[in-house]
Amino acid sequence: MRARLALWVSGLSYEQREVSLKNKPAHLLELSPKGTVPVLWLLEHTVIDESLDIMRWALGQSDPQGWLTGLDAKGQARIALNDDTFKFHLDRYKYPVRYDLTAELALSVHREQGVIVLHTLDECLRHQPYLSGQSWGFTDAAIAPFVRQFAHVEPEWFASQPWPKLLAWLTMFKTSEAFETIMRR
Ligand SMILES: N[C@@H](CCC(=O)N[C@@H](CS)C(=O)NCC(=O)O)C(=O)O
Repeated sequence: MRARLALWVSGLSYEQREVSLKNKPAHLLELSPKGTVPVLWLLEHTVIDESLDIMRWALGQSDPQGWLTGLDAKGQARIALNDDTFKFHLDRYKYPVRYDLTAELALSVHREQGVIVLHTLDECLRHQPYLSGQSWGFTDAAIAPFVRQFAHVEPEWFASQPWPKLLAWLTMFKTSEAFETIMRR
């Protein structure tokens, strides 16, 4: 989702191919044997198979809203915390069975650890309108899809938590033109 957001905002022209992760196409595995998505295949036979690298590449080509130029060390640290810590707990909170966890552990450990990170985001949003600063940018786009996933595990519980800025920021993302466009199949 974040790769699509960056490709969308860059305005570059590209073809999007949906793949089934349960039945990965041979060509996908040929391009990127690790078998994860997204994979960006460039005409000159270059392959970029990490979403953040796709974002950086797309915005390096064209960055009309200054997403990449506005990415600072704080933003990079937030993204690292998201990718290293938050995603780990999100996966276990969302799919306890896949990780051989009881539902209780998923909540008491993994939801709780995710909550700690989410409060740091809410705190940031109390001081500035976006994680990237005064306008939506790279850090917001890199993190919002994961917060959305977390919110969808128990929507009522999520909406009742004391993180008003985070809730407003997430609603803004989900009602944005960018989100609406990239979700269209
Ligand atoms: N670090 C990678 C992670 C990508 C990733 O885990 N993608 C998931 C889908 S969102 C995937 O392809 N999983 C492979 C599978 O389920 O077999 C990135 O951000 O590009």
